[in-house]
Amino acid sequence: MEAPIGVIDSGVGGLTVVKELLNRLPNEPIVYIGDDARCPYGPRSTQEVRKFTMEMATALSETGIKMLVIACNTATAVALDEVREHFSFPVIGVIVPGARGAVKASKTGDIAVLGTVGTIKSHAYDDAIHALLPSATVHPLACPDFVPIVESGLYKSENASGIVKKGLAGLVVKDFDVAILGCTHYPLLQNHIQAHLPSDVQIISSAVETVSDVECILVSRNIERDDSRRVAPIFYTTGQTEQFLSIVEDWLAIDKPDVRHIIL
Ligand code: I24
Ligand code: DGL
Repeated sequence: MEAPIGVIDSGVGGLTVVKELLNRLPNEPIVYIGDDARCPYGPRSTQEVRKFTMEMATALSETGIKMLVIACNTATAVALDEVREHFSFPVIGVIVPGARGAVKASKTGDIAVLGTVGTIKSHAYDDAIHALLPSATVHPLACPDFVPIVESGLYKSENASGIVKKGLAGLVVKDFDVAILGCTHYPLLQNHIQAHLPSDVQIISSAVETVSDVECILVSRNIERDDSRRVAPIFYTTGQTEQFLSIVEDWLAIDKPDVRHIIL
């Protein structure tokens, strides 16, 4: 099938999911919307995040997509059900895949979840984990300082290590063997996060797990693209195209990416 996979996010963070998609499903066309003008979603109300997410899904449905990935954890947590009800194409989020990856990896059933305030407040990860493993113990932790460390570019510096350590302090006495990176930006902090958790804790990235679910849907519905000539992804942003373009170039190593402005 020639129609693209739609991917939506509050900004550029969902590019962590796009990177995995391009690696694992290189023949698939992708159309992305990042709502940079209204990013971050993490501190926003449920109603606002639902409205913004529906606007992005509607815009992509009008361009014609074969399935939709809500790459943003905060948007998945509060808007997945509503988006699913409105559209006939398959819609997946990042939370159930992340929860499944964690449940598979955990030996003890004690699982830590790191995310934005919105994601943690929603209890969406707790619910998804308990649906798969009712005996699980979930240790949720909102890390409101982590997105700003990445977006300021500070994530590569030594300062980031101290902020991450402080952010994770709420978990020190907890016993868990798996930690979920329940936010698009946290894979960029993975080394810092690993360094401040006990060394036997396994880290699961929801972005990585989600691509397995995308593949399952494409195969089971027989809607894969069966042409090996690559098609360049299209990126829409509600914000400035220049900065978005340079992040796409840097993160995805795409030369002269197709980045366009969109008004929702
Ligand atoms: N990373 C993210 N968001 C940013 C950023 C960043 N600026 C530098 N880096 N800014 O998210 C958000 C503000 N908008 C304004 C309008 O244009 C787009 C950005 C994480 C992205 C994860 C893929 C650091 C940085 C970078 C390149 C690649 C990765 C990265 F400059 F984290
Ligand atoms: N994309 C968001 C998430 O995964 C992080 C950035 C934001 O708060 O909008 O939760």
